[in-house]
Amino acid sequence: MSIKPLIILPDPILRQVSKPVERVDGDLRKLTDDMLETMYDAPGIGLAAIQVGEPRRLLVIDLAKEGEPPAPHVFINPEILESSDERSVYEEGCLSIPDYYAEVERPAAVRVKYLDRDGKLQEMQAEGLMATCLQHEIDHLNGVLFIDHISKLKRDMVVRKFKKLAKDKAPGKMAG
Ligand code: GNR
Ligand code: NI
Repeated sequence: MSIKPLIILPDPILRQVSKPVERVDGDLRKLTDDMLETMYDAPGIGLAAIQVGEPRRLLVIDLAKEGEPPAPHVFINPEILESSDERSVYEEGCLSIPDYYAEVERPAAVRVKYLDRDGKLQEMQAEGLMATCLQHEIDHLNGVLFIDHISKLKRDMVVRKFKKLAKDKAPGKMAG
């Protein structure tokens, strides 16, 4: 297992649309394990493969709180079958947009179908934080970030800040 570097805004990789997973094999399970390790290290409650530079429709979620046993969930080729009319608002963050948080309104509940880590077809009815997190991660598979759901004014501000951070960190740039 290994911790992989995270892709950070404004890297255009985050805007790629990920491709369906064609087979659930050893290679995919290795990527899944690396993603879980990377997520736990960060730490985060979810991670999409594109956030470690792999444009595949694969995501992991673990909502267990500190002190609770780990509860890793693996979703391969997830599809939202149904979204509730009821909405809920959560303060979201993203490992690809470090230290930025904003409230996002989304459907409060979703029904998803997906393959599990054994390649077996599954369905889940999710609500609460699981519903929000699933939608946040499935957005990543489609090149969508949570800042796309906030006002353009706020989004432009955060994108500008991260562009400047990336530029200041670029190789060849001297301090000051
Ligand atoms: O760690 C994360 N926390 C979080 C909080 C509220 C809503 C969504 C998330 S997902 C995020 C990790 C991440 O960036 N996943 O793509
Ligand atoms: Ni994210």
